[in-house]
Amino acid sequence: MSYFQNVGPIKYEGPKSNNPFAFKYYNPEDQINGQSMEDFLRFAVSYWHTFTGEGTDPFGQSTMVRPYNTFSGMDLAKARVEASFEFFQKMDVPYFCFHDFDVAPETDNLSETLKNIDVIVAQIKENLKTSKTKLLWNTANMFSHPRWLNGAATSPNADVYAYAAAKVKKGLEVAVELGSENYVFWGGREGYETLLNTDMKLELDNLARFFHMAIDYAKEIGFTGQFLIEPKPKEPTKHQYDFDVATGIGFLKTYGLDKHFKFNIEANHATLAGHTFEHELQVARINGMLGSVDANQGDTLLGWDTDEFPTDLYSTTLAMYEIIKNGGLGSGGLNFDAKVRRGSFDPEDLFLAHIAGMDSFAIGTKVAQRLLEDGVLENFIADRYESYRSGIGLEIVEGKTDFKKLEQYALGLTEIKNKSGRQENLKAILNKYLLEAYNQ
Ligand code: XLS
Ligand code: NI
Ligand code: NI
Repeated sequence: MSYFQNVGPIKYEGPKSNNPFAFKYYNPEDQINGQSMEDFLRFAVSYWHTFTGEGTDPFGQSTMVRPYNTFSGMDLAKARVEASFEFFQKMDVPYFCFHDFDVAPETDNLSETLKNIDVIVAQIKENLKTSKTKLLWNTANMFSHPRWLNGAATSPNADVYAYAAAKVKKGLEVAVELGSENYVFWGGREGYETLLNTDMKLELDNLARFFHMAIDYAKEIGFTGQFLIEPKPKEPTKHQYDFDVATGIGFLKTYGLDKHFKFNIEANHATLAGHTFEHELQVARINGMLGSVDANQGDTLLGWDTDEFPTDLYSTTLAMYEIIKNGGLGSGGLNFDAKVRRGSFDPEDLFLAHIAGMDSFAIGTKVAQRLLEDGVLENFIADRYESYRSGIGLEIVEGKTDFKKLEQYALGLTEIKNKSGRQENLKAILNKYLLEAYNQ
């Protein structure tokens, strides 16, 4: 049975193609850094937005027309698995990601929920045998059910904490069973609403204990994938503990967890934290902790996680710049944590949206690669910091000076000359590279 009869396999047709159901820029076979574009970018489909999302918002009901909507309960879950593998194959994506709750219905009874997960995981495993698409990461949904209203591993209620542990324990077992390459922790409700009723120290200590137990259990059952923390400053909780990468690093180092984790960086979470996407990628990269990416974009006019498909070429270019400098994403990938708008309700929109996102990242990759090959920003930056490569600057960098010597040096200065940062010119150069990437 086919769930998406109207759409055939999506192929690369090149920039001149007018076929909406074809890649114009993403050619999986193109080379980047000695790897194919497909192997370098490691695109992933997010199960929740693509197959589970219904288009509801706080004011309105579901709008999505989906071929499996006639089913319910476990039948719906099973139909979604079949539809998802058809989608993966037609999109030709190498990876997908899911929360336990996306694939199997969660009930009020834990053992029943775990059984539901087992049934669906067995079905996914069967599909994986014949599919090229693999599991990039899985995670536990510990934010939808009412029991999580005060958090999971930071809940004031120890019973909830134990329940959360049971879910993550299962998640790690599923990760092993399906060969997942990573395991993600996004703490949607790990934070607080008001300090008037919160013991922040206990909550943070408990969160760290939770992570340590996860590491121990992963070791025990032989899960060798990468642990990832996905920072987000707020939403649904007012203040989330994993606010941004820098805050996450501070937390991990405080609790001796930093060797075990990298970050899964989401573009829209970066902007919610008041940073650019590339800022978060760079903070992770320079600390050796850039693990994976949730590729999406926000809306400057809206102050929440709109999870739009990424189409902003400046953003994809500057993100790919960081990713190429990082030498790729290792076991991570580019997961489209993105949803079609409520008004884009046709099943075909799911394909069109992924094509838009994949093409946008392919363009960004090509532009970033050329910028790096020509050393455009590298050379400019090297020149800007030139004063640290000789004389007093070199002494600073090599730790061979002190306040007294620096004072002596400063007293001897007659004139200080600064150099222009040339921001506007650099942006114009970026424009030139963007326009030329496919017009040569
Ligand atoms: C929500 C998050 C979530 C994580 C996985 O804002 O992006 O979807 O990626 O739990
Ligand atoms: Ni995300
Ligand atoms: Ni998000």
